[in-house]
Amino acid sequence: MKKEIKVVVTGAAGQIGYSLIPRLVDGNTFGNKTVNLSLVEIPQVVSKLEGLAMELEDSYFPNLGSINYTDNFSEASRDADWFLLVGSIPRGIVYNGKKIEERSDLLQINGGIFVEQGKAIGEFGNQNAKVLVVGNPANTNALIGRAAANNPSQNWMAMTMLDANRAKSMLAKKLTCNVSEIKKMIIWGNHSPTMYPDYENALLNNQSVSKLVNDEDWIDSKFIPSVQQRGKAVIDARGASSATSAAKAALDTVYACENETESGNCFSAAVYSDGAYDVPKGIMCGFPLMTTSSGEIEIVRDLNLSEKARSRLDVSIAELLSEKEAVKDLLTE
Ligand code: NAX
Repeated sequence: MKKEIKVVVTGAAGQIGYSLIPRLVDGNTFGNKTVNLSLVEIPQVVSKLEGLAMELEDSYFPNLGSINYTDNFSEASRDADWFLLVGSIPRGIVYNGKKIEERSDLLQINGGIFVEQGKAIGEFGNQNAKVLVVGNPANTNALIGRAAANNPSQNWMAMTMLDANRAKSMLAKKLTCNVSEIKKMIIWGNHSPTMYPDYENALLNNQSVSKLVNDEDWIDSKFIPSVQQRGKAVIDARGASSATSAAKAALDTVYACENETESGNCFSAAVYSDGAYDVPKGIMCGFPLMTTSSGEIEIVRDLNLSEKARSRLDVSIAELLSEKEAVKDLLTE
């Protein structure tokens, strides 16, 4: 078992980065391993990372190894075990003199970034590196990066854990239980308002959450739309997008990949479809996942999808296929 782990984080000077990075070295996410950090930013803000590095040193983290920061992603990637790709250009920003408002523009700009990062990960990252894309549009960014990396032994994912955690929180309130008691809470499809939070396969004490809630009206008018729109609700309330909850979800995903999944449970992330559940091959789709005792991350294949779930999932698949079409020139596999 390796005693050291190298983790690359992009967007390290952003708001998610500030909440995420200290918790990578706090002894929980990677257990007792020494964590060597490689923090990446764009040239305009990379110098700010000196301040973050100072704070990390001042925080008494016994598991903190080396800290490097750079605007050179290839250099950062060398022999890295984990890549947390948080950095991306947000909607609404002026980029090269143009305000980025259309999803198609966002897809193209961020897609270009992920081609470069994917190539570097494929070439310089560890053979069994794991990559979690957080920067939006996360699923399609991951699809582009994975194609550019062209390294099948590496494991590319896009984050849907935040959506799953939001869903668990709503269900726990409704059913008056602790969030940790809700198992198998899966987000199918795209990390976008078309995602499908699967309350029918979710369990509380081995009983179907759907049966326990027994209120389809609440499910359709409150639960599903609230999970789908929670990101916007946080922006409206906070004046900024989710940061600490997004950071926690990234840590939860890393933890879920680093530790064997408890029996009777699964976790949520988007991975490359191999045709499981009749999802078309070649898109990054939210699936139920498990980590085996030997550390493999696999799709859990024995859940049932009701007709309602299927039709909701189909909407999200259609969106993923149209995003794929919009970036087909960037899929350089
Ligand atoms: P911030 O704008 O605070 O930070 C982003 C940082 O990324 C900036 O410091 C920027 O300089 C940096 N950056 C941009 N391009 C980069 C590149 N090529 N290499 C390295 N760094 C680069 O955004 P923040 O709130 O931290 O959010 C980051 C991303 O997470 C956004 O795309 C956001 O949409 C996405 N989110 C994804 C979520 C998910 O569940 N998948 C939820 C939360 C969040 O909205």
